[in-house]
Amino acid sequence: MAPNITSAPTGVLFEDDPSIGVDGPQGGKPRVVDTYVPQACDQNYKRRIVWRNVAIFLYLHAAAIWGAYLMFTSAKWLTIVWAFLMYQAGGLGITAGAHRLWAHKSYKANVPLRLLLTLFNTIAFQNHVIEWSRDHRVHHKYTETDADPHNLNRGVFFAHVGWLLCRKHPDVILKGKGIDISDLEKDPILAFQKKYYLILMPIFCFLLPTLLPMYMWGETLSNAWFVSTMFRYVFTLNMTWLVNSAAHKWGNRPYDQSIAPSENIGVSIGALGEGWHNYHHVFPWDYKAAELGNYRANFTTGFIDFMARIGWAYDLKTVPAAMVQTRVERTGDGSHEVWGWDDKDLSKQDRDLAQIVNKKVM
Ligand code: ST9
Ligand code: ZN
Ligand code: ZN
Repeated sequence: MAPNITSAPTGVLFEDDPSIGVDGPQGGKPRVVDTYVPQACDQNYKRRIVWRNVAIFLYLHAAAIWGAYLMFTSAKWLTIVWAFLMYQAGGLGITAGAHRLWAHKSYKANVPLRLLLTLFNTIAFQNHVIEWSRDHRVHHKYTETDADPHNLNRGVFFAHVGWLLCRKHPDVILKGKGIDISDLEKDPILAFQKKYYLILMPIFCFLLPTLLPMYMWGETLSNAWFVSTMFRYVFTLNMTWLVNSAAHKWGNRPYDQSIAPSENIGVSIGALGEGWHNYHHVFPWDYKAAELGNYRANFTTGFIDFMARIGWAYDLKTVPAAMVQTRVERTGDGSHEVWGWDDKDLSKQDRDLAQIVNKKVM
């Protein structure tokens, strides 16, 4: 017999099935089902600021600005190179790891690559992969609604960093519970990272990046801390957050003009290839997270391609050109890049309307 289901105002449904518990109003256990549609932005929702986070992020940013000053005035050049390498490594742990591998499953990786990406990811300290990927799946499924952790409708500042300074909207948690993350929880490497995160993260994000320049090339504690740790960490954070703010606000929308995510080359360069965000939201399973462009504007794709060449990455998913073209013509804003007459993306309409003068007489 079908279970007796009643709706609660929150959108949680209670299933009247004794086998699954006795917590709900009719003896059923609350079970989240996908009938509740979150609003774009409930103006009456009162945000609850987490002052501890405000204080921490204020310190981090002040320390990073001081680090930028020291970078130009007293740090050794090896320390600057080291900070850059840590930015690239941590960045790849987010882009190639948490984002393209784990949140979107756009390719598969063998154990050595998963271990390397977990290490890189821990350097970046953006929460453990399971939490990051869960929030990111919610972001894609409920983009620009109250269930989106960094809902752009609450403003660019909220989408950038404000969402980390206050309690989550209840819809984020409600809808998040309906997202399947069992694949991530089953991964023993990710389970290990989650279990020991509060030990691993301070070591790889803060301790080693500071101690190594001091012991390897005699850098001062102050330069090591403020340049290679504070500046590098905050810079990587902001490059990541720009994808949620700038690349959801400014840029072209050649693949779907009805959504906010946009193509932003500036963000792409800083975020290792993650600013082609209109494409990415339309085809989130593409391991390139972009259609066009080269490795300079998509370092992460270069990294994954290299890993595929040595056999560490495999089953790379991408989107056939014809499928992209159909989508461009159906929902794009007309800004899709065309290199010239025979470009596959030149629409039939433009081709038919184009004027051809001085035609060769047969
Ligand atoms: C950081 C993350 O910076 C950045 C992510 C950016 C994403 C970008 C994506 C763009 C695409 C990729 C581009 C990459 C480019 C990279 C370029 C690199 C160069 N579903 O969280 P709590 C549950 S982190 C289901 O405390 P509050 C949760 O399990 C920076 N459930 O919520 C828990 O339940 P239980 C460092 C959910 O209290 C309960 O709810 N980290 C979900 O509202 C409470 O969870 C920080 O600064 C969900 N989605 O607090 C930490 N969410 O108790 C900042 C939650 O049963 N975070 N739940 O376990 C915090 O302090 C808090 O999370 C808070 C919210 C204050 C923000
Ligand atoms: Zn997005
Ligand atoms: Zn994504």
